[in-house]
Amino acid sequence: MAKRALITGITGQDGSFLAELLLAKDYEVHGVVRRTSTLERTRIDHLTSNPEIYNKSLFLHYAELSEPIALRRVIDKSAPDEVYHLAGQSHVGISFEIPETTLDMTATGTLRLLEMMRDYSTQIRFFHASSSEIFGRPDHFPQNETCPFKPVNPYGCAKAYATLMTDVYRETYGLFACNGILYNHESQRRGENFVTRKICRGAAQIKAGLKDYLTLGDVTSLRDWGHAEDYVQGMWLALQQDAPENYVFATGELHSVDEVVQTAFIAAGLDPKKFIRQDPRFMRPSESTRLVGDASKAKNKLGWAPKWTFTEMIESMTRHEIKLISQGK
Ligand code: G4F
Repeated sequence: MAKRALITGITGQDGSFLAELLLAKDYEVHGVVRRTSTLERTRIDHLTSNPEIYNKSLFLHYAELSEPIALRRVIDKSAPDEVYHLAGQSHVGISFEIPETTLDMTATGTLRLLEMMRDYSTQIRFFHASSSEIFGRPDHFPQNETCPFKPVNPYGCAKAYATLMTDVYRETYGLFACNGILYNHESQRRGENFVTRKICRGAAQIKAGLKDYLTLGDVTSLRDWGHAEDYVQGMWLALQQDAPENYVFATGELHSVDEVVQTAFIAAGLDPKKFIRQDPRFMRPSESTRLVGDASKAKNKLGWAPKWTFTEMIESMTRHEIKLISQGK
């Protein structure tokens, strides 16, 4: 019988790649979607518009992380073997503006799901998409699964809570619950307000004459950037093991925002020096530093390794934006 998976956040970048991966592995995939005023589900349109897939092996259910009754109903209906919990307020900068919503969705939302997992059978395997932001300003480089948590923003605090609760529920109630500690991961499906997509799109817009310059915050900021397709593979692998554990998923390489700019603008045939301006609106009140991951545990235990390089990813994202703009999108 086909395995069944339930994905919270299926309409996001990671959720859409994960849905594709699981469908290719013959899973029956159930996704939790939020009711919004727009039916903005472009990342899974190619799946929901396919009559061979939609309502045959892919099913969508309305629920909110803030609404346990509806969530329970979705779990009852979908009877999943595996739950991938990817939903939450995921923008670090915005978490300073809406800290309570961030905590409610990202921290308490995870706790609500864990409580449900506890009430259901311990056979349901649970993956929580944690974040490198739990390490904030670490003392150890690169960071692994044992590095102390030192979050420096509301988002990082919410993820730290959700990560610790996942550990507590695994250890206390014997749940098969894993944290994937995910470093930044990008793709052409990234939201436009994250820096890699913003830069690649900005370069394409300037090349097309739609924009004169691009405004950014701190371009000296460093991140460990991988490709989302590689990271969803890690999520799946984590749930296929004999025992539940936490894993860091990262490339182990640090690059600056400025390197993203250089790579994208050169790929677009532009001189970046002429087009970048700094705007304090995009500077954060507090910035995480030197978040670079050590994924040796995932490599040794799961056989996981990122396939995409930083340069390939940024160049491919830029080419994609140029193509989108040429199609008027
Ligand atoms: O692209 P970002 O907004 O990603 P950030 O804050 O690192 O968070 C992402 O990765 C985390 C780790 O996996 C996730 F947990 C989180 O959910 C999210 O996916 O910013 C990257 C860097 C930051 O240092 C930021 O200050 O880029 C800097 N930056 C400079 N100018 C900018 C901008 N970030 C944004 N979003 N917009 C700018 O104009």
